[in-house]
Amino acid sequence: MNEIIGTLQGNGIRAAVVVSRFNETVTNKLLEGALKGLEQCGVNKNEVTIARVPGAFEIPIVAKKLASSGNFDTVICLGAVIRGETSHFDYVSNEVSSGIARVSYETGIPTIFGILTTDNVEQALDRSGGNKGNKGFDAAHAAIEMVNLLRKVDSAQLKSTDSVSIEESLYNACSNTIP
Ligand code: INI
Repeated sequence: MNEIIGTLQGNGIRAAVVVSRFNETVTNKLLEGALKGLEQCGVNKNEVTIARVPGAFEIPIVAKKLASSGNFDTVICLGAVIRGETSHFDYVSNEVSSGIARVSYETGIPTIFGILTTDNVEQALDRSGGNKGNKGFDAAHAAIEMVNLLRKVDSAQLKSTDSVSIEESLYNACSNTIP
């Protein structure tokens, strides 16, 4: 039996990050976390491109352009959709989630859903560097893992030595501590 897993080795990986300005206090922290996560996996700063969009609704179109360009191995999408008094939340969160999934399926480039959808600002802050971690950081790790996993699937060279654990790979790739 073969088991395919993606490692967290980020050297040589070209990453684009799409981040929305709406709820900027939160999204800046998500971006900070994502950059830390990429750096921790060994992604070169020069291989990271950041694109800023007005709100989460605008993320998919930019993600699609970046993913289709041939210049990136992964696109990480970061945003914060926070429930207000109106149904705007539902429209924005539905569109951004299905839009990001479509970018992945249509381009074959792992396009990562680092979008917070919360009931209030406090929940969003908790998940952007507060007591519930940082979804941006997690998104960066998911991106690297997916790039490496899909490469292995492509190469179909599934040797048993490829089956190292995520934790082992992280230990090998990273020297910093997890925030
Ligand atoms: N955009 C967000 O990123 N988060 C939100 O919580 C939000 N709400 O609730 O309104 C939001 N709206 C703006 C939207 O993403 C678009 O930028 C706007 O509608 C223009 O297309």
